[in-house]
Amino acid sequence: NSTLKDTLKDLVPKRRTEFLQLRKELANTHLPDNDLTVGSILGGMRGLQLMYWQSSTLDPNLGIKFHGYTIQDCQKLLPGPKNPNIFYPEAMFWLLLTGEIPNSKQVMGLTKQWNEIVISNSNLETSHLPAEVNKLMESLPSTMHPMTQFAIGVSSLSHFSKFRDHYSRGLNNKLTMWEDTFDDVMTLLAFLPSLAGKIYARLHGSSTRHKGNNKDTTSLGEFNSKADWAKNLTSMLGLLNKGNSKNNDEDIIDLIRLYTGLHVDHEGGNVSAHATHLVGSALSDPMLSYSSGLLGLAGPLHGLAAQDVVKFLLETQKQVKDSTDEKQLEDYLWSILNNHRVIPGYGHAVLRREDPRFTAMVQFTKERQSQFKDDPNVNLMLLLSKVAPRVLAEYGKCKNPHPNVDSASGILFHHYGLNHLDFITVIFGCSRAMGPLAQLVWDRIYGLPIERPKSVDFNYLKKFSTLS
Ligand code: FAM
Repeated sequence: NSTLKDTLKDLVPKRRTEFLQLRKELANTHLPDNDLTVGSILGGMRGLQLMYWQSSTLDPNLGIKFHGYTIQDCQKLLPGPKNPNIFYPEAMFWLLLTGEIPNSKQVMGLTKQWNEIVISNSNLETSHLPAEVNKLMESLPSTMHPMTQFAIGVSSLSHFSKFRDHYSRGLNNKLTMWEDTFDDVMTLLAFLPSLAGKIYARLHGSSTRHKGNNKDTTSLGEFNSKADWAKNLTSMLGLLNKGNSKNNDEDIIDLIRLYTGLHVDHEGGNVSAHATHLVGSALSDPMLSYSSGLLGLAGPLHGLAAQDVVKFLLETQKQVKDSTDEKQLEDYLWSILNNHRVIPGYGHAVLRREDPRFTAMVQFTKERQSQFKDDPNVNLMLLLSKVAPRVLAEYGKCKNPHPNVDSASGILFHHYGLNHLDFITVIFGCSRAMGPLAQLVWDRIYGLPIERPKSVDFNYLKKFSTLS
């Protein structure tokens, strides 16, 4: 009379033991007619060169390069406001798509095009979103995780997909479908600040909503048709004019520009990029494809680490008596590891050194030391980046004990007043859209096929082991 779950529970111990034995025994075994080892098939396909990616490659030691340009190159070469090391994310999108460094005029033209898309496709009486999308977002429980809301909002923009519409009416062909993909990508990127702003405003509730000149009173700040993409994103999150004299608005906008400029792409194999590419390979439209990417980004081993790090830092402040004491921090980290938990913000599947994106974020704080020096949480983040690698190296399990992309950024957003921690990964999602969506355009230009790897089952693998 046992239930399905009870039946499964009885099977688990034996199957798990056999599986682990098989994984160990066959780690270096090549299957017939297969160059791959069983170890790499069962090990998350680490290190296998299995995908084509147009715009970026990740070197385990040098970090990410966008068409061969390092992060530092981008900080030097890409057009931005006059402030050192800051560039417009629009410039990065241009680079990703074309491989060329755009000039300022081209970047301003792109910003203008995105803002026009928002203005001409929104019902401005209510929001800077299409009326149907606004209505849908209003109907979601505001307690729903912001990443779930974000993925729903992005997929709902599929309602306006030219690609989908033309395909269903037989107006799309293999040679020209990249153009509809491109147009959809432009639409999607243009709406991301308003969508993120909408979700954030709903977390705050109606009392704090923006009452400015815009008729759009459902977001916390203004959408300015003359402003760049990251500035509108910052504004619509209500992060401007907080009235804190230490925090200069231009610095907050620059943080969002830098962050969203740097997190666009990390070659093809990461979960959000791979998911977008995989779903897009079935010719799902760009909105549906990137919605899948966002659902992957929402996993704690991937983008959700951004919010987990901030929660972790705040919890550490509570648990550790003196968070400036390295010994107390070390002991606390050991207690986490001994409880079989991960230290969020450390380690990486491919990188084998400190993530240069983390380095760029730390550089941002160093350039504004007077603002950050009294923030105990930012100081803790900086101190942990020295202590945690030592502890993780001694722990001996992880291949990279250094800080990754998510180690620094969330706590900087928090410093500037972003206090709904569950929201942090949405900003990551605004940025990450650019790389996988640029790739989707190239997937259609090259006519890359539907992805369909072959899988193997337990009984087949068993034949090559002593279990047979
Ligand atoms: N804390 C504790 N244990 C860790 C660890 C960490 N920060 N990083 C890796 N390990 C463990 C890992 O869980 C694995 O243990 P088991 O053998 O028991 O499964 C072992 O070390 C070997 O792992 P690895 O080969 O070094 O790393 P993976 O390629 O399997 O995983 C990460 C890579 C990023 C998932 C892993 O380092 C991790 O869980 N880090 C913490 C979460 C995090 O910061 N994620 C964000 C990653 C970021 F780059 C992003 O995608 N946004």
